[in-house]
Amino acid sequence: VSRPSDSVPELVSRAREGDPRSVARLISLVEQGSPDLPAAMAALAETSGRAHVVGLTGPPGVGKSTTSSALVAAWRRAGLRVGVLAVDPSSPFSGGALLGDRVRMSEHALDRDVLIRSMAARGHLGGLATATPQAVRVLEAAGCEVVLVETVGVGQSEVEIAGLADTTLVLLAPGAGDAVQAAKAGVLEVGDLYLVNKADHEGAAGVRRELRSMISMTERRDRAWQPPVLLTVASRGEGVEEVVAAVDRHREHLRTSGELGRRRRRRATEEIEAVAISVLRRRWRDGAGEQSLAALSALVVAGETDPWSAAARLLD
Ligand SMILES: Nc1nc2c(ncn2[C@@H]2O[C@H](COP(=O)(O)OP(=O)(O)OP(=O)(O)O)[C@@H](O)[C@H]2O)c(=O)[nH]1
Ligand SMILES: [Mg+2]
Repeated sequence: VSRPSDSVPELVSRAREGDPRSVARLISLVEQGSPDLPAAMAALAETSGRAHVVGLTGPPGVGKSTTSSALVAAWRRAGLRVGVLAVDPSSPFSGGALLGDRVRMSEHALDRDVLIRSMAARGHLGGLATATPQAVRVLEAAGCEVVLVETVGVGQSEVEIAGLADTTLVLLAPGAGDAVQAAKAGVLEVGDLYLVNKADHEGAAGVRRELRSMISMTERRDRAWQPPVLLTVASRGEGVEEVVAAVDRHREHLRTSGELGRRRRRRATEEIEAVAISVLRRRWRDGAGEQSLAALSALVVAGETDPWSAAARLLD
């Protein structure tokens, strides 16, 4: 039940002032696919696209949260206001799996210029593809100049997250998640920057060599950018300044090459499509009467019509 002070215009105006509670409430609307969401997104449109969106992905335990925390510290030193979105693509509830991340991020917990939210995306209509950009818009409205989207790499999500970011960082580590596994996960095509983390462990230089050679043999989406492969020890902050510098170089490349506009238009296309499909799904699922999904499926089972004719009637 929303109190008057929680009306969409109120939430948006307080989020614009950077109020963490309003930011959290708006991201909850996204997570729940709330009926208030269209109004909230309309109000947030004008500040959309302001932040540089950095995606960070990699297999479980590779050091994503540790790296995120170190990157946030580096961006804060540079005076930037930072948003962090920890997306769990496999869980229908937020909390749980991401609790540990909140603890690891605790060094930033009291910083008013760091907004950290976790979000579950399973069960969301449209999944990651619609939830993530909408949550990013909330953080942009709150003045974040860079938004870090951290996702654990399970199944398709690593490749999916790359479609949602301006710059995609792929993390690997010796042993857990080597170059061959990266190839299997399809991330050789999509990373803009590769980090071999846990470089204090044996084999990091080998993983880097292997990665470089495999990347050079891969057909990539942006041929004008040669992705750097950097070594990091995130737990000691080593190599993190180099990562920040490489992200800056990539951002400059995106701007001067026109790739930023191309990526963002492609993203908007996919987002509109995903939203439209989710609206149709909901309408069909909730529909009643002769032309409803329920009625038509009974006719298909009875052999009185076929799926194509039924679909045509549904679309009418
Ligand atoms: N030796 C070493 N340990 C590290 C390094 N970076 C992170 N770790 C440790 O590795 C463990 C996992 O790090 P996280 O940052 O939680 O990894 P994650 O990828 O976020 O893990 P999930 O969220 O569970 O997928 C922690 O105990 C870290 O302290 C590193 O560079 N060297
Ligand atoms: Mg983590």
